[in-house]
Amino acid sequence: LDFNKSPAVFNPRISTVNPGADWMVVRPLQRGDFDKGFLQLLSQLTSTGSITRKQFDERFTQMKISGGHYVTVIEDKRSSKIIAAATLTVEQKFIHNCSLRGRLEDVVVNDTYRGKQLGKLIVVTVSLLAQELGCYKMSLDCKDKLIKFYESLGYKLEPGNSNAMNMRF
Ligand code: 16G
Repeated sequence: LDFNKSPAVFNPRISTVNPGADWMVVRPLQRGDFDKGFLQLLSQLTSTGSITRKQFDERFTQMKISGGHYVTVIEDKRSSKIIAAATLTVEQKFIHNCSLRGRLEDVVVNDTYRGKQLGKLIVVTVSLLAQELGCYKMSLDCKDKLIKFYESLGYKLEPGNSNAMNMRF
C-alpha cells in the first residue's frame, strides 16, 4: 500500500516499508486473536455480548468463506495483545459498472494506547486496501466528535446525500 496516496499526515513519516514502531505489527485478524484480547478490545467500541471460542471460530470461518471481510488488527508484539482494529467490508454492486463499495467498520484503539497515531495508521491502511481492491468509494458512520479525525484522513461529509439512518432490531 502506498501511504503517499492518503492525505493523512504522519509524524514521523511512515510507509509500508517503515510502518511505525518495531514493537507492533499491522496484519489481518487470526484465529489466535481470540486469546490476544481482540474481543475485549471490541468491547471498548460497543457491546460484544459473551462470545465463546466456538462462536468466534465459526464467525471467523463464515467470514473467510463468504469473502469481502478484511478484519485488520494491530498487535503489540511485546505483550501479544491486540491494541487496535478496523474492518473493511466490501459489497458487490451492479452500479458503477459492477463496482465494489467499501465500508469502514468497527474502528477501535485500546484507550491506553491513545496518541500514538494507531487509529490513523489502521484507518489509512484499510482505506488504501479498499482502493487497491477497486472500491469506487469507502463509507463510514461515526460520532460527531470523530468527524474532524476522519476528515483529516480524506473522508468528506456529503450534505444532502449521505445521512446515516438506522432501524434497530
Ligand atoms: C460506529 C462504528 C461502526 C460500529 C458501530 C457500533 C466506525 C467507523 N463506526 O458507528 O462500525 O459497528 O459504531 O455501534 O467504526 P452500535 O453498537 O451502536 O451499532
